[in-house]
Amino acid sequence: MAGEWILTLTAQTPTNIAVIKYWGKRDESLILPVNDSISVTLDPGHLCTTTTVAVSPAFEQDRMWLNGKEISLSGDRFQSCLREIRARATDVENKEKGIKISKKDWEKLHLHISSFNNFPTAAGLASSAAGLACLVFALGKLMNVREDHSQLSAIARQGSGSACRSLYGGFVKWIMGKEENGSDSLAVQLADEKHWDELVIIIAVVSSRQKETSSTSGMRESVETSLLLQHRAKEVVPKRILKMEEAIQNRDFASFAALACADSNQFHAVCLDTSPPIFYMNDTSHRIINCVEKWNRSEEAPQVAYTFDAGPNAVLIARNRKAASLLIQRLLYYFPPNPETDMNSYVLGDKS
Ligand code: 2P0
Repeated sequence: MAGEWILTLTAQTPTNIAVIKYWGKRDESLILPVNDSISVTLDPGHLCTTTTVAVSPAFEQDRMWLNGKEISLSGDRFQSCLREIRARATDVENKEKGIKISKKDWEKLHLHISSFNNFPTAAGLASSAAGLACLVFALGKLMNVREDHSQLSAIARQGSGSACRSLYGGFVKWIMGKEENGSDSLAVQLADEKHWDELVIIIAVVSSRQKETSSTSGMRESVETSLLLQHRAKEVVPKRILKMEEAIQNRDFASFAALACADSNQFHAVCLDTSPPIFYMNDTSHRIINCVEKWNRSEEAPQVAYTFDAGPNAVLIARNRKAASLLIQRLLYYFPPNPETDMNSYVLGDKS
């Protein structure tokens, strides 16, 4: 590995949207959840993180830039991911550049990491999910880590819980696991991206401002104070997970929509049941729910499912392209863009 050289690798990972939500940890440092969750991973290119990892003997320390700004890598979560990946590094040879890195060399070599999100960071659009999944995947490739995606997901989980689900496309389940060391808390793919490709996902950006309560501290407060969270984790989610898996396998949109909407609403009810209460949705979010509920009830079968994460933005899942185009018409009718203030017409009317 002598001489001046640099080896780089770039990866891109989309974010994922939970349709059965993760909210609450039973172990904060290992990031072990209180319930299973199910998500859908967006198509590559949409709401994604692109990460370039570089290694060179010229680098004096590990460094990272997010959207062009240097950020600290000293946090426990980054350190856990780096440590776990380094421990699994194997020999790498790049004949073109004449580079040979042995398993032992990786302990001494430093990394530079540059990551870009093509969507607002920390605005409740699961930026940490795409970011940490991409980081772990890119480092795994660079260091020739031989673990499969599920094993990598257990490493990404230690960076951010929801990140473990972005290691796969399609529909993904994060199994909460039983082991104290978290070895069985990992993601598995329920169905690949082609399984239900009529679905169209539309994200209505109500506000791109950073949220006031981070998911990490919000869920900690919910675990400490919400009785509804305990009931949800033990009694409600296990049954919903089974029903959601069945709905996905059968491409049963009516059941899928009913479960996804109910689970989003219960997650936000848990936030309200937290002391002090956490408000992630705003009036515009509530108006979107109303609009979808009324439309679904006026049709023979539901056309659109909605789900909201830790922010006011709506994730709308239309049953097919026709429903998606009608949805956009409705959104533009009820939330006309204001040309004076909305540079992007997809920002729905919230000026707070
Ligand atoms: C989810 N969310 O299942 C839920 C629904 C937000 C609402 O996972 O502390 O950023 O890093 O594990 O993964 C957001 O939580 O939190 C999240 P940490 P994370 O997608």
